[in-house]
Amino acid sequence: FSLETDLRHAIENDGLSVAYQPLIDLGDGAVVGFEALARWNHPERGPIDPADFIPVAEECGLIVPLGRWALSRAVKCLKDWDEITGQTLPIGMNINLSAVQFARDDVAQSVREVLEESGIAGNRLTLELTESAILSDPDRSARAMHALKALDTCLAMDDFGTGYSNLAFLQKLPIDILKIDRSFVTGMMQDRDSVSIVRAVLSLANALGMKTTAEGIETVELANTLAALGCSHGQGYYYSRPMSAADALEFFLQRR
Ligand code: G
Ligand code: G
Ligand code: MN
Ligand code: NA
Repeated sequence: FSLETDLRHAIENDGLSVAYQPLIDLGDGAVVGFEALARWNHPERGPIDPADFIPVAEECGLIVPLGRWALSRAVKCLKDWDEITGQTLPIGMNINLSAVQFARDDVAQSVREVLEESGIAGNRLTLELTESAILSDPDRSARAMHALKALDTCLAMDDFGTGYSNLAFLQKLPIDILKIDRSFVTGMMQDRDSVSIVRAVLSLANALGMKTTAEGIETVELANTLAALGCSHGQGYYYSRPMSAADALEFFLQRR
């Protein structure tokens, strides 16, 4: 058994799927979009955790075809939903771009191709980048981010607060959204330090004109507290776990 061999086979033979977790406007509770998350149900071993197969995919380069597959799948899903409902739905899709994908010279070109194939507008797509992906080569990252913004996509910084953010640099980059890492959100229930950190991040984002998404909201109390603190968006098991495309569309239609 080799995870790498099996993963390669899965990517080439439609063995992966995508799950969708809703993103909520904390002001009015509306569903504004979904984060697309890769899933792998191994034929013999059952479901494999992304925390196990994504790092393997990054190490052996399979993250490039995997990421491209997930991106086209997620964008195709939006297109399917528009067709099913007969309208251009007011929702977007978030997709994770790994550091390996982001470091490639053709990153903007490949996003452009997927958008063109589907006819989905760039502003319905949010690309989630990590601090480490951006900071490993700041100047190159800035160019890549501007090329992605030229496609009208939104850019989010994922897991914010867990890396080494260079605040001076943050200000210069075309980042639209800071996603506050789940560890701080979960921590708000137990310690004051986490509350202070979340307040500080919200204030920083506000000063820089960025929106904020709190990850890992598991209770109504957290949702209310974050809304009161001025966090614009939220995501977490309190709203829903990641789900199938059909369930995700149903979730959106029932809540609007
Ligand atoms: O989906 P959770 O369900 O367990 O995801 C775990 C981790 O895997 C998260 O950090 C998430 O960003 C990452 N991940 C999930 N799907 C993808 C994907 O399609 N591409 C990349 N690069 N990371 C993903
Ligand atoms: O790193 P990234 O933000 O892309 O990771 C998304 C991961 O967070 C996915 O694994 C998703 O399943 C997980 N997740 C989303 N909401 C919650 C939550 O409320 N609680 C916990 N424990 N995990 C969550
Ligand atoms: Mn993410
Ligand atoms: Na995260």
